[in-house]
Amino acid sequence: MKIAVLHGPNLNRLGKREPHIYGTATLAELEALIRAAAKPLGARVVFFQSNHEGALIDQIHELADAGIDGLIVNFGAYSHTSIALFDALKSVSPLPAVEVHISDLKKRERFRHHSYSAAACIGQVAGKGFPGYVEALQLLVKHLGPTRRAVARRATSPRA
Ligand code: CA2
Repeated sequence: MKIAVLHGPNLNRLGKREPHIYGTATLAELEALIRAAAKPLGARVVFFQSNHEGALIDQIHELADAGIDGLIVNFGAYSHTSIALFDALKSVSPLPAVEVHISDLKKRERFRHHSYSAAACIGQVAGKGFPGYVEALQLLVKHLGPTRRAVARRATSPRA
């Protein structure tokens, strides 16, 4: 099972500013945590970060065409503005995505309360810090389990 984690704008700055909101760990440390959590779940993870909306969209298309099994996305501020990223997730449906936000959006500025991209995801985890990514991974693996077993059964069963 191969899962991609997409990081949106400014997440490459994690650990450098605003530690009271995002903590003190870096993006590399976050990725190490996710990779370690993925192993016992039988998942392999790949990572992509961009500060550009179009690059994130291109990456979603490329990953889907390459046969990725699921996505974990934190589109950062684009979550609150980008119908194009919502459309990108819809354009690769039924590829499942789980949205993560490190901070608790509901406790922050009003403009962060709504996420366009969350509406194209099977779930959202927000306000749990870095462990939220591990929760998202577990959610995705649980979702993919029965789906993938059903696909495997269809592939091996004789045609009617
Ligand atoms: O809580 C989250 O994960 C966010 O997606 C983070 C975004 C923010 O725009 C969203 O509303 C919520 C910001 C990305 C990180 O920005 C940094 C700012 C300063 C220092 C380090 C990272």
